Amino acid sequence: MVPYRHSLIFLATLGLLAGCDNSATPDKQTDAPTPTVTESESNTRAHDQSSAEASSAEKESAEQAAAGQPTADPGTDALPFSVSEVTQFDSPWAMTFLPDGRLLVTEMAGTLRLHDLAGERSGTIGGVPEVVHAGQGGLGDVLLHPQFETNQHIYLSYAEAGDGGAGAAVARARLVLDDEGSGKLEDLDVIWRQTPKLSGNGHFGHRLAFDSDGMLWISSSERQAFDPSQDMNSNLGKVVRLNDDGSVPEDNPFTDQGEIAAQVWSLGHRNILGMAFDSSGKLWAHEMGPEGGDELNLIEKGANYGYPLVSNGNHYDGTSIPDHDTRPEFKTPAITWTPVISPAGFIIYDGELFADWQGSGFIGGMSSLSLVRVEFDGEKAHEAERFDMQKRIREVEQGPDGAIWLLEDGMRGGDGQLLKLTPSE
Ligand SMILES: [Ca+2]
Ligand SMILES: [Ca+2]
Repeated sequence: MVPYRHSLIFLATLGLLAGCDNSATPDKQTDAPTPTVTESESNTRAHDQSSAEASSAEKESAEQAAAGQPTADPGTDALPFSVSEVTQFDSPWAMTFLPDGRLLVTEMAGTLRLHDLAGERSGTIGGVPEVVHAGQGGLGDVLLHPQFETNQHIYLSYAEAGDGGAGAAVARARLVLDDEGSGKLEDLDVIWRQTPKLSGNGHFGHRLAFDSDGMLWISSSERQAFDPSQDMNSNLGKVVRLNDDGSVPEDNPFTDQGEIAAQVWSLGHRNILGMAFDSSGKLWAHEMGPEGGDELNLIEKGANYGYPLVSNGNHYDGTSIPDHDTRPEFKTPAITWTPVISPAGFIIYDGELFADWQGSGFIGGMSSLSLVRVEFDGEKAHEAERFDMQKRIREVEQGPDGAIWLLEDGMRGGDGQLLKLTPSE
């Protein structure tokens, strides 16, 4: 394994690419009243500010990277795995493998692609709901039902328009494939919605996961509105747990507090773009902090993770948020990152190909242009290694043969590449 690649030079240079998420246009939903970004602080400052707010230095740096200019610490020759650039998508957001080895990939503008890795060709899946493609919004996650081979059910998350603005929605549909490498969605039902819908186009979250009991988990981020994370009349800023048809399980922790609260498993979250279960069934979720304070959390029933009352980061306008250790009643993160990594995508690896990494978490880093390996020890976790990928990593997936697959975020000068990681010879 390579040493921890996290030099100051690397951060100072590549951090300027910054911006973990191409956030909403500046309005009351954004995190800050349009801060003045200086070069020295821009690596964290632009964590999830809009590209319109990015400094000219950032844009220049991003353009240079996009043009293949050399950077201060290329690093890729020291990676302990081979990286194949397989193909490219248009602003891809998520992927999942079908049992036949083909890959479903969401593109933010609203296209669901079916990619045949063997035949090196992509088809499309028709019948995807209309999405709001703006800021961080668009077509989001894609996930198979645990019994997909018998019921062909797939789940999609996306931003939709409605009264009050936009909000995430989750739909279940039957995937019907044809013989030409394409297909369509049938019997589509919208089984869950964020409430309320709000203006702006940031912090939808809408990552999806199934657990081994067949429960559907949804990360519902706080739409850059802060307070909903603590409001049990809203499902924003929460981790949501549902039956596979969208109904509420009777053993959720807040079923006595009304219809919306009944969906909630945990609260006090900010922007969760990755959730994964470990081999013992524990749910881990990372979330983007504000300026500083990205987190990895062990998600527990009924727990409050404290946002926006506590965070190891602070607001973008410079307003301090008390750190976690000031309010022990809120659940403490297992890991916090300052400077931020801008986490997106998350697997806990259980394959054979990288046998030494069984049980490790792999988290994509957007502003950090990295893949972060995390080791767990019961309820604790720590960053074990950081791989310099030179790309904003949006999504991580484990392939059927144990290879690790990454999607490059297509925004801010990224090319939207699909990368396959296999052990070095
Ligand atoms: Ca995935
Ligand atoms: Ca703080």
